[in-house]
Amino acid sequence: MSTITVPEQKTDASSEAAVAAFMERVEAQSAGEKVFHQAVREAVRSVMPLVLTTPAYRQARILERMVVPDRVIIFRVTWVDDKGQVQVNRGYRVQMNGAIGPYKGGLRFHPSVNIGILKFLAFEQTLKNSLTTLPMGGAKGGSDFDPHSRTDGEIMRFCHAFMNELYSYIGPDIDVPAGDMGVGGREIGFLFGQYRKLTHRFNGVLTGKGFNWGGSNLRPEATGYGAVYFAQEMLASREQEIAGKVATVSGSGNVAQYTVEKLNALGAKSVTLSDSEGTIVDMDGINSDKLAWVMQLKNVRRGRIREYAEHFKGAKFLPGKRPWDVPCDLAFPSATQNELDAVDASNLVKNGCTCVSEGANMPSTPEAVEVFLEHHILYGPGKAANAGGVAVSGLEMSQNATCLQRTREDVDAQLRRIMKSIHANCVRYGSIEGETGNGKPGRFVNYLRGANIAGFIKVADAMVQQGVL
Ligand code: NDP
Ligand code: 2IT
Repeated sequence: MSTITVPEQKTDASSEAAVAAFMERVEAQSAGEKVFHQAVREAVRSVMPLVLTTPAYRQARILERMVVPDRVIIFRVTWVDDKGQVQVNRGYRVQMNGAIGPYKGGLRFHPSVNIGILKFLAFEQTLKNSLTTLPMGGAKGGSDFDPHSRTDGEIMRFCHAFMNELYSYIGPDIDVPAGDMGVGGREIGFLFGQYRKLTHRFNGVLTGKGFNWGGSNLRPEATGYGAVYFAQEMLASREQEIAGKVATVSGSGNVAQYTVEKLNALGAKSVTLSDSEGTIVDMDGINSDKLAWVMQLKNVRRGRIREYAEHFKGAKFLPGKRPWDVPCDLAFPSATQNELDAVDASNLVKNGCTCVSEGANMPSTPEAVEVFLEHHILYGPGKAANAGGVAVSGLEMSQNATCLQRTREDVDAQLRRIMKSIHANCVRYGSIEGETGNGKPGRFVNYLRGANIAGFIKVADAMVQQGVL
């Protein structure tokens, strides 16, 4: 644990001025990378008071170093589609920071993928991985390849072509990719197969592998389950529980599905899911039978969420809409970045939502976060709330290194322990004297500030200790 003393005060005028000057340089050096600037600004606002009062960080120029990736690999991915046409995509791996462990982070296959998005995700990942308590550096990668409406054969050929380039830059103690949007168990299988063929090695180079060939119990469930465990911890701080609560969930992919599964198991009712076409609302609740149907729809048939409302009468589909004006107690944004803006946040607060646990990475805009903080909502930022996924990836790495597989119960216990520890660290570094959020005097926890500071200190101290690199 660091011996650094963290100043208690909120961000003041001198630190705001330092943030502005710092961001001016970051924006000039990475023109047009808007979501990267957004992620950096959010973290730097939290840590600047600490950096200004810690000469070792300033002398070593830790912040300046943390916003420049260790390296970025960009490559061409050429493959042949089912019609025999040659297709050309861009592949990337951003190795952001390796100070506390091998690079670690997912691969995203989505047409929007560009260097700015991957730098934002890799920067978030660096702080998130630090929070998990496990030794993992930060990375992210992916491609502008759009897996929607591609056949299994096309997905396989694309994944093989992607790995033809990536394999030279990764390895179990170098860089360990995993899934993210558009990359699940099927894609990890194809990627791993090609890595093995090219290198003649069977090792823990990727996480999210199939259980029979080195995967961990509970990795598919881990992000969604973890986001619910984090909400449980936040609610417990106000003597509340999940049971009996109504939840809105966005997305309908890996994270959203297992969020709903855990909410059901704990006695809450999830009433929404969404995809890029719109939102379904089912006020009767998406129970386990309906969730099994959604999993079949999304993971096997690869259909659209609107079909839910055609299948389950009582439910409705809202084309082009997001779930945030549906009344709820708890909200789990689990689709993509900036999917919840200030108007959405105000609607959530107005309708009685008291807890937001982010399954996605940076789903709330800065203005939405302001609304949550102003209203003393229990707001768990993605880098804390969704860290369960990469945490179980870290457990998969240690299982591979020791050639052992932990039981489901064991992994679940570890996941709960890690989410509790992340929560405790957020409380430790994010508590601010004032109101509790229940209108009572006491300490309010700004989880965003806490997560940023706790994640930052571990990486910053490692960088200081390793010298000027
Ligand atoms: P999936 O690809 O499994 O699912 C993504 C879901 O989000 C799909 O339902 C997709 O709909 C929807 N979506 C994508 N873009 C939009 C949009 N612009 N508007 C509305 N819905 C949209 O990905 P995951 O569930 O794995 O990832 C979801 C989020 O969680 C991402 O932010 C990811 O970075 C984050 N995350 C994932 C982790 C993991 O372990 N998988 C770990 C930690 C965070 P459609 O099919 O129409 O595109
Ligand atoms: O954003 C994330 O934390 C992930 N996509 C999971 C990364 C991982 O290495 O498991």
